[in-house]
Amino acid sequence: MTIKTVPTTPYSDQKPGTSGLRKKVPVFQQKNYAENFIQSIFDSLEGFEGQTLVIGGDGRFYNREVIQLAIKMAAANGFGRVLVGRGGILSTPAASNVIRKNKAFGGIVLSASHNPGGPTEDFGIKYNIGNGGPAPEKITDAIFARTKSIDSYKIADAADVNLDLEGTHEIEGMTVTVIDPVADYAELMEQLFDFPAIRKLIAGGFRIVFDAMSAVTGPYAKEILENRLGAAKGSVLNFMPLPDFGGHHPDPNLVHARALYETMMAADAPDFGAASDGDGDRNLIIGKGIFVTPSDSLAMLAANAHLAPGYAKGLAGIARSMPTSGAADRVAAKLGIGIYETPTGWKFFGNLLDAGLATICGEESAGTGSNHVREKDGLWAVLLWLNILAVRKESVLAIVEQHWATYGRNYYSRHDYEEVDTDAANGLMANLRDQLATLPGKTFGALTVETSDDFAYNDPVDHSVSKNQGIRILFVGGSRVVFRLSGTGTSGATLRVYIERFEPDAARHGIDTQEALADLIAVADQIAGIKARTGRNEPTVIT
Ligand code: VG1
Ligand code: CO
Repeated sequence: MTIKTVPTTPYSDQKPGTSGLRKKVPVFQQKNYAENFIQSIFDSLEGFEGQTLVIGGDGRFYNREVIQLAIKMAAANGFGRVLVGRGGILSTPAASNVIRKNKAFGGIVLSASHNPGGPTEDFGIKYNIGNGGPAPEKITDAIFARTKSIDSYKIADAADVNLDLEGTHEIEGMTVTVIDPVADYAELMEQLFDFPAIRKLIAGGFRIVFDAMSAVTGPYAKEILENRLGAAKGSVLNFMPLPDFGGHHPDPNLVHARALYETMMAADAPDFGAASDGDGDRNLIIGKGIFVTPSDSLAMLAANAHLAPGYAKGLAGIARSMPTSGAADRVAAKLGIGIYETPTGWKFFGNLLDAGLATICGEESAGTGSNHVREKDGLWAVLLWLNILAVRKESVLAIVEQHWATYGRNYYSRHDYEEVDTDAANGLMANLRDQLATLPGKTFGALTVETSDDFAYNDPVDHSVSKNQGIRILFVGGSRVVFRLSGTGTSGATLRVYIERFEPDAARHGIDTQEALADLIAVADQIAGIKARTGRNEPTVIT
């Protein structure tokens, strides 16, 4: 066997977005496209000689090919050991755990998360650092810079590793161990949560249904929910990870997990429904007859986390992304702990978690997690809910209603306009920026703008500054509208409009969300000119 140095030429479009590099599969299949990006990752790192690299992905189309490449390139670049999930499978939170547990130098996670998979759909590559979390902007910027000048990559001229058998192989002095993707993760969950209490709840007739959406969480959910916690066989739906996710979007929201929603709204609904996304880091929580918005779920999990053994000592603080509703802020205020507002994307939580400033973090996009790993974690949120339900012995609906009665309700919705013309989307954002200075003081019906800005984040730990993270328009009384462009899409632009209104009066907590937000939705269009600029009369997805 030998190490080859292969000449290559740069691609200009390898800028990592909110969560790594995501492109259509045919883009990744271009000559040396994946090789360039992987070599650029290695070229942007220092000190990994002889160290461990974790590799895994969500099982989507092209996963196995890129895993073989990454293994051979890691060997050629001098890593000492690779740990790879059997079948090339590692959920994003499980990969984070494997990195931490094995004190790896870092990891490569192959996923385009909630985006569809298949020969003409999406693929992605993300680098995680030694704390198990997504690389911070400093590193992703360096990787992007490197992709623009790369002229060669290194690869071992070796045979493919059999990914389907656990065991150890050797390539150019580097060992490759194929590991069980589920075992370490399941063990971590048993440490954090009261499994006997959840088992007892389920044995007492509490019914759960979990939709793995033909994505990576299937094997994890089967093992944990059915085998270890005793949920009836068949409680985990669509549990086989498929390269094309069965042709669906593995996005656990009310559009793509519609069947689950309908099951949970039926008269004979199970007690608890949940789903996760392509790479297992998101969660959808639906109680019998009630959908829990991710922002509310974050607040409710934080308020009740002490009921689970792993969090019995209480929380150090809560962190949420800026567009996420302020529901968690009210819990933090009551608990007397810190609350941190970060830009969108899990990479911004890493420093807060490492510094012990925050224990629980969340995003409105169905991501919640804690300091147990450095990624959001879909099954973790499901298990924390189950632990809380097992202790409180109340329904999800009762817990939600009591929470609103105690803290008030943050009506919240996100409107996505997908595959919008890129120039139109950029024009809309530029126009909003131009209005920032003149908006404060303006009135729109009963609403008066208090402040408006383009969100910038000053990291309290490393003092790095991230600008242009979303346009915020805050109204007197606490309502707000936020606009930003997605950093994970692969075709055209996706405009996200986040709408929030706080309602303290419990007598007004039963209104339909879109109705409760109708005036803000209209004002958002008035200020941004969404319909006129995008040519769309309504959002593609409402969550
Ligand atoms: C979206 C979400 C964001 C999340 C990111 C990655 O980003 O809004 O909250 O962190 O996806 O999630 P954007 O830039 O498209 O709004 V995952 O589960 O797709 O890796
Ligand atoms: Co995801």
